[in-house]
Amino acid sequence: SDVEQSYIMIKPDGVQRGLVGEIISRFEKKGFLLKGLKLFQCPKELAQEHYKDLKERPFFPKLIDYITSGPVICMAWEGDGVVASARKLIGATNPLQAEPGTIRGDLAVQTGRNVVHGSDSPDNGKREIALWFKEGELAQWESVQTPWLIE
Ligand code: YYY
Ligand code: MG
Repeated sequence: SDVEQSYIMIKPDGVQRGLVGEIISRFEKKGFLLKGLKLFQCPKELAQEHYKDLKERPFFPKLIDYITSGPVICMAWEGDGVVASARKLIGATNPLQAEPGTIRGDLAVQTGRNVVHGSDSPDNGKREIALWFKEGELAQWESVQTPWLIE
């Protein structure tokens, strides 16, 4: 589709810590449209492909171990401006630098356990959603709230 989409993922620490409802709730309340959602145990190869731009970084092996250490929640969220807005809702990569009110600012303390992922550009949003979801896993629907959110 032509509408902007972001791939948002609750990482294994967020699932283990019981933060799934809290984190989904923030995107729901903001007013973006949920197009895809699943609990998923991700294979190493997929995690490596997702984070391929970080392949040469020293923390890469630990990052892959972390992301594959338990189930994640995969989400596709849609709406104009969703990519940049979701990054703001998520907060800075290092949770100690993330503003209060953001997910990482409120719910995490370490970069290596920062509970959530969000795409960094609309192109990466499309790339990541194609990577994590099969075609039939995304819903085509309209929310009854849309006319009350978008004039
Ligand atoms: O997009 P974002 O998740 O905020 O940060 P990235 O720079 O894309 O890094 C992806 C991921 O890698 C980050 O969420 C945690 C981990 N990481 C790390 O463990 N140590 C770093 N110095 C930088 C990133
Ligand atoms: Mg990133």
